[in-house]
Amino acid sequence: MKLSKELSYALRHAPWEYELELDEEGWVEIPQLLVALHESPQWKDVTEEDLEQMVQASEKKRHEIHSGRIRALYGHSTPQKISKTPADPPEILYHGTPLRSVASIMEQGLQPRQRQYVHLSADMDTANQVGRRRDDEPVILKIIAAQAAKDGILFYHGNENIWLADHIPARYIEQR
Ligand code: HQG
Repeated sequence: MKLSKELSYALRHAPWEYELELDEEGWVEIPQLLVALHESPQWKDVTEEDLEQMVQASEKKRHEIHSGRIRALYGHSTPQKISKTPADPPEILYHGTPLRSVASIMEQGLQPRQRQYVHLSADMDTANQVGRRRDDEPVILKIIAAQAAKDGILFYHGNENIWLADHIPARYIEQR
């Protein structure tokens, strides 16, 4: 497994398997994470510098390191919802999804499903990449984000390309 994948598993989905507890904003102390990683032969020599380098070098900004702590920026599925600070979204956001999901989305809106938040993309290219995880020709839905925010829907910043929301009602979703 790649280090980034192992970290995402630990920091998004199953911190308890590493004897870790995420704080309200999803942070864990790096020394504690290293203790857990060192138990596995594959990661027995991993250092804080390795983590820093991995986070910096990653094309997708999934993790963040600050003051000796590390967290995942999005994607969480842990039972306790990670608290995010609401932020003003751009006018339009995008969501890439398989064609088979579109009818249900246009009826129920976008739901977080297994994760804590709905994941939206800042640009069509990112949305396309997200959608392609599930379908070779994903549908790119357009989210009228600024209007939704005006109407009281909360948006949160994930990273440069990814925005989060609790739920996006269908009236703010357009099929291009
Ligand atoms: C769909 C990866 C039917 C939704 C990616 C999606 C992203 C509905 C799936 C990040 C629905 C959930 C998140 C409804 C939502 N009816 N289907 N009402 N509402 N869905 O994986 O956005 O590489 O939890 O369209 O790149 O695909 O791991 O969300 O297809 O950034 O860093 O339910 O995960 O990042 O799937 O992907 P997911 P997502 P990493």
